This record gives sequence, C-alpha cells and structure tokens, in this order.
Amino acid sequence: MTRSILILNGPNLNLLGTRQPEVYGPTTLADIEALCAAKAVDLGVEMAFTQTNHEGVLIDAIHAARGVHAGVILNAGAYTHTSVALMDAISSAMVPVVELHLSNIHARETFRHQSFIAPVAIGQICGFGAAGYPLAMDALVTYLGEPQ
Ligand code: CA2
Repeated sequence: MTRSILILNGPNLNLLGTRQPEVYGPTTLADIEALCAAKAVDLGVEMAFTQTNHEGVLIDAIHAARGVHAGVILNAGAYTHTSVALMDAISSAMVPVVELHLSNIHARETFRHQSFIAPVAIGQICGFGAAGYPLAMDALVTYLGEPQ
C-alpha cells in the first residue's frame, strides 16, 4: 500500500503570496501545494495538503492522522509559539511530525524563537521559504525508512 503524508498548514498561510512577500516570499499556498504534489510523485508517496485558520481543526487533523498517514509535516504558523494544546496533540497522536516554517523563526522577533512544536517533533526545517516543503518531505520519508 502506498504511504501517505499529511501536510498541514496553520493560520494565515492562506494569505501567502498576496501580502508581506518580503517576509514570506511571492509563492502562493496553491503554488506550494503543486510543488509538494510533484515531490510526492518523485518520492512515491501519497499526499494530503490542507490549511486551516483554526487551532482545534489542526488538533483534530493531528488526531485523525494516526493510522491514515505515515507522518505529518506541520507549519503551525503563529500557533507554533502559543499552543500547548497542539503540543499535547502531537505527543499523544503517536505519528511523526516534522515542524516546518518558511521563515527562519530564530532570526526573527524573540517571541518566535520559542516553539511548542519543537520538543515533540522529529525535527525542524525553517528559513528556506517554499523550498522547505519538499525538503521536509525528503526528511520525513528518510525518517520513515523503507515501508514495513
Ligand atoms: O515562517 C513561517 O512559516 C511561520 O510559521 C509563518 C507564521 C508565523 O507566525 C510564524 O512565526 C512563522 C505566519 C504566517 C502568516 O502568513 C502570512 C502570509 C502572507 C501575509 C501575511 C501572513
């Protein structure tokens, strides 16, 4: 059976490419989804790609990922820096999560340096813009290894 990866995008990422291109780049979320779809074909995995502005919907998606997706790539947006609930969802879901950010959160405002996702993620990729998405897919597939 083909493995599936869930790519989950949090609040305001639906605005990508329409505002603040100097921070987040000119690429739209639809462009990024197309990039990920092409990468999924290369890697031989299935991919689900979604965005929500709601914390509870992110949590529900992480709970629902178990048994359906082999792993999750999560750009939790600003919830990264605030959400203990998201951290708890990841640590209880028993599904590997790669934390992803377009920008280098460590080179930005101090409040972005803290991530509630980092301690429960298998790793973090940040600062590479849209290119971080296929990098995260490579990282997750490498982590998962050969299908059992
Ligand atoms: O760099 C990232 O990917 C972030 O997760 C993006 C979040 C930010 O709060 C995190 O600290 C880092 C913000 C996403 C907002 O995206 C926008 C896109 C265009 C215009 C306005 C916001």
